[in-house]
Amino acid sequence: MIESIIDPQQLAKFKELVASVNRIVITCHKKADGDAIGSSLALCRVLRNMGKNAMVIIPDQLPASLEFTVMGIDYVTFSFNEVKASNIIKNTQLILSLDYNTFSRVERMQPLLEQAQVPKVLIDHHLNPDTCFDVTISHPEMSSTSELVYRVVLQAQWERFIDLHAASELFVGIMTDTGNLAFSSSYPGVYEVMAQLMRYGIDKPYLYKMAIDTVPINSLLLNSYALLNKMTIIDNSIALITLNKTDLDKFNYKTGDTERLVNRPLSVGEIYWSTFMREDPRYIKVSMRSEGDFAVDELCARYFNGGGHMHAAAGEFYGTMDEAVKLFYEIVENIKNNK
Ligand SMILES: [Mn+2]
Repeated sequence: MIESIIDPQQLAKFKELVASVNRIVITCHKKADGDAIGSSLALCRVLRNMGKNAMVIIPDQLPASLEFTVMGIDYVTFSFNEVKASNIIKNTQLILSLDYNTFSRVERMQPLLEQAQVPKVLIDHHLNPDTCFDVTISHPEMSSTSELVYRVVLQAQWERFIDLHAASELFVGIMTDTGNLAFSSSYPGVYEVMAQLMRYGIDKPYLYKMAIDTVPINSLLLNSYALLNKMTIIDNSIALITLNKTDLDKFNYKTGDTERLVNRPLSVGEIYWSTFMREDPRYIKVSMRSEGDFAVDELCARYFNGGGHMHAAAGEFYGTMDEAVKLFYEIVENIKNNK
């Protein structure tokens, strides 16, 4: 039995909005991960199965490693097809925001979504959502937005509109956002949701292989290079990995190629804090992971214009890699001095 956790008032408002419109746009954050794309596509299928004209618009290119989640449904990539995407947004009657808590996470789609004079609904599991939404279904205690979407669909009594593909996409979203159920966010309720999703006949070994255990060869080599040549260990317990543009070019880097790199140092027992800095076109992308009682979301918020969860957070640094690394060492010093 899956517990009803969604606030009945917010849910009723959401159901009313969906019932009163036809055209619905579903958006997720830039650099979509398995949870962002999985929850968005699955909800899109449910809404289409209800007869709605729903469309997923993602800010930028889907990583090749996640293309298997698409399973034949159409969607629009804003950065590739700005005119088409803008027109769909301008003509939509309802905007759904999945797996992000603030419009700055959709990058260049931000002004369009902010200016749209239609109701906006947030369905998300990140802390501190913006207050601009007409309906806010925010559950930071959820393992993933995919889990939350499943609960919304159940509680809205739309279960009959879930099909095999939607179930598979939600399953992938939960698997990827929980480190295949390894993280502390995988409380017993997550297993109950996954058990129900399995009953749609999903191909679990295939989804696991594709979502968790498949990388292109250049990614394997880039990650190996990074660990061997670009990782610094401080005090046997803190890891910093940096990759600049030259490194990335050498291995023909594509979005998603360094997806789980930041987690790798934590497999060493003594290391409790891992940081990865990557030189992206407009900023240094900073990702952090941690274990135990060391929180990285506050660090990413305070120093790197970002945020996230206690043990997994990210941000951006506007400056050179050298400056970012310098700031990182200052943070490490600060932490040591304040202990
Ligand atoms: Mn998520």
